[in-house]
Amino acid sequence: MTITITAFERSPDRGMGLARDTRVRWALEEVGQPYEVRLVSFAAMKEPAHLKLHPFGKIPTYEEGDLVLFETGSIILHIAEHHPGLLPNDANARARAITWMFAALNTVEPPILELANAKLLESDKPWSKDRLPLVADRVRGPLKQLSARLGEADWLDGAFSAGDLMMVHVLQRLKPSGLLNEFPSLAAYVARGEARPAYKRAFAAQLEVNTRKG
Ligand code: GTB
Repeated sequence: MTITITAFERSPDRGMGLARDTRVRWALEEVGQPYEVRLVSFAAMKEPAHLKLHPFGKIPTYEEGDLVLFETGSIILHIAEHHPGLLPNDANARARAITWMFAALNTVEPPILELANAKLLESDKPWSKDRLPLVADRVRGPLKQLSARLGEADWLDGAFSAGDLMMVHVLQRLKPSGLLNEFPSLAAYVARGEARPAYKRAFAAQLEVNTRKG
């Protein structure tokens, strides 16, 4: 069955791979599943046709036959559960890999988004200069703990998994801030993820969309 995802017609990051369709593309590339992409504008995302797929009017979505999914956590878990390559076979190791997916989305990503929003949406506010360091410190806390847990390992729990895929993509959002470089082992972890052939294919595919003329 054909898999179709949605992505920005024009990503605000102009193809840096930070929009969340990249993590879904990456998961599909890791498991070797072909997919099609329907590009949507910001306006189209708020139209009834897209809201039927995504109640919050965002990308990405995932369609496969009768199945429609939104939320990258759910989409990537679905991909990982239906195709070998992103979750270990051992039940406990599998549960731990899924735990890292949740940790990426529920513990590490929220302060990173808060920092991105503080920079993007609040920099003109008189209190922004005082608030920004506090928000940045709330990112550093979990990064320090994550870095301690990763230690010298390549991946968070044995072989590369959907947990690493999600964590690497979440951490990439920090690259423009320079904050990731305060944690060399995490910067190296992200670089290891980016060196994977599947990531390179996913990145190239979204870049092609965002550098297209017209
Ligand atoms: N929790 C949802 C998920 O994981 O699927 C979040 C989905 C989401 O926020 N999607 C964003 C969106 O559709 C795109 S990825 N936004 C449009 C809207 O809300 O109207 C977020 C994103 C956007 C831009 C950059 N960037 O330019 O760097 C990075 C990430």
